[in-house]
Amino acid sequence: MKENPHLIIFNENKDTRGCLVAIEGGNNIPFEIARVYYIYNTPQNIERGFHAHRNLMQVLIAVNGIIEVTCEYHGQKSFYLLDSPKKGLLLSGLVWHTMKFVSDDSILMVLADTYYDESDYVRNYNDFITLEQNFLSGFLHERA
Ligand code: T46
Repeated sequence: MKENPHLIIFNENKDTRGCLVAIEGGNNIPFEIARVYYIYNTPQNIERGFHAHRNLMQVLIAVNGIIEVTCEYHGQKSFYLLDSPKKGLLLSGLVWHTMKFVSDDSILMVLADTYYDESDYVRNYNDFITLEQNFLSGFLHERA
């Protein structure tokens, strides 16, 4: 299942002791979770990513700090501000993405639907553009 990138807002259980967010695979995110990884100690304003995935589905959550994510797909760019642990960004399909760690205490937690597989990465931008063009011309061909 491919969906365009979009934010998911999680329910927050808030009381005088603080806040609790629960994430359930297949319930408030659209896949079963096979892998969790997190990125921390990234210096302020450093950008990571600069790749796309062929098939992976992921939800990105800034569990601390602020992270800006830029996505490029279908010839357009979109921009998401992850500034709350209540927000998740769903990425699926061929989306070139970069993550900028706005504060150096930012922690990015990522939930993914498969184990790590380097062959799923498209790390060369020109390869990404070629794959996108192939996808779009196949799509237009099917509709003709
Ligand atoms: C993504 C964005 C949001 C592993 O060994 N196992 C893993 O599960 C992952 C995710 C990475 N690695 C290794 C591969 C590299 O040698 O960790 C090293 C750093 O990975 P990378 O340079 O791809 O990190 P980012 O921050 O550019 O990208 C990461 C994820 O790799 C990627 O899937 O979508 O976060």
